[in-house]
Amino acid sequence: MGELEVEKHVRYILSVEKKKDDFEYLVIEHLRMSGAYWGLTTLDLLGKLGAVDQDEIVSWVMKCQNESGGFAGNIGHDPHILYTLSAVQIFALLNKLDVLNIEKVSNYVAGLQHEDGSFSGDMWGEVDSRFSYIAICCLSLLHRLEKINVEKAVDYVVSCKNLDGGFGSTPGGESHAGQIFCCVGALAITGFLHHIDKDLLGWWLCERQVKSGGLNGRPEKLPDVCYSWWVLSSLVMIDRVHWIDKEKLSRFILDCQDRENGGISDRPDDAVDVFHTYFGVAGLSLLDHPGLKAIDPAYALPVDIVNKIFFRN
Ligand code: BD7
Ligand code: ZN
Repeated sequence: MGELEVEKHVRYILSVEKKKDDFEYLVIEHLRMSGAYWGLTTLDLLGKLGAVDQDEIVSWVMKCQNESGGFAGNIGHDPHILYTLSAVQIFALLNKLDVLNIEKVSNYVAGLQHEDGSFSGDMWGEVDSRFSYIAICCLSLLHRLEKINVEKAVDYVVSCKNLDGGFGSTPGGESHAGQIFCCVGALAITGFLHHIDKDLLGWWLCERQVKSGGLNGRPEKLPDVCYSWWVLSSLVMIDRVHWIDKEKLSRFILDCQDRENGGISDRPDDAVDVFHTYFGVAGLSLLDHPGLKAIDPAYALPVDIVNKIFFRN
């Protein structure tokens, strides 16, 4: 099996930040906050977070905060709960949560909860179980879960559960691995995993592995490196990761590396991007690949960072 090209991936991540005229940079312009989270978490998993100017990053992230308390994907854009979580994850990663006005940020997130327990992503109101996970993850990292009705939030997530054991974006919505990660993550963080039939869901998830060793997000779809994360993290949380062929999945991810210029793509020989580079490395971390920091499957942050936040050690 080929090696993980650590140095090349570090160089690739650092280069994306500098090439501001590139196509890839323009594509992620509006979600740059998430791009920063993917890049920085990748560097930390590879043990190379020291290669960036942390003060410069903190000052840029703060410029993306709106008076509502929420964060936008870039300077001058509208705030959204998606980028608010990315911002909180960045502060957690840099051990700088104390820089945040925690009351303001957590009031913004809590204000997006509806009477039935569900969450919107922003003031415009679209409801999705994704936003339930984001709110719960964000408030948990800020030690402010008491600002929402957790019981109702959990009830809503459970109402998105399907007969196949999976979860959809709203009640009755088709099961999808990304949505399953969100719902399982929300239940794991709040301590309600007993609402899940682990064998039934574990079976649906391990059926996502195709001949090449890669994982897809739904039946009949092509494998994609990012699903190594959405599926694998869910399997870890419900304790069924031994139901897939870990060796074959590792090989699939390693085959998606650009061995010349660094970075990881969705499938072998496609163009690389920061998103798939992060989820590929995060997947390898869950597979215990040597030389990588361990990642927490529910918070999507390195385990040592999560331990520092919750156990102060
Ligand atoms: C997912 C869907 C959304 O509509 C919004 C946010 C998410 C999660 C977010 C994330 O991972 N944050 O850490 N995903 C993205 O920001 C990606 C960005 C992207 C765009 C275009 C190409 C690659 C990455 N988004 C917005 C996606 O929709 C990606 C697109 C994709 C990745 N590989 C093939 N296509 N899909 C994605 O994240 O799917 C996982 C997912 C779906 C539903 C719920 C939760 C996770
Ligand atoms: Zn993908």
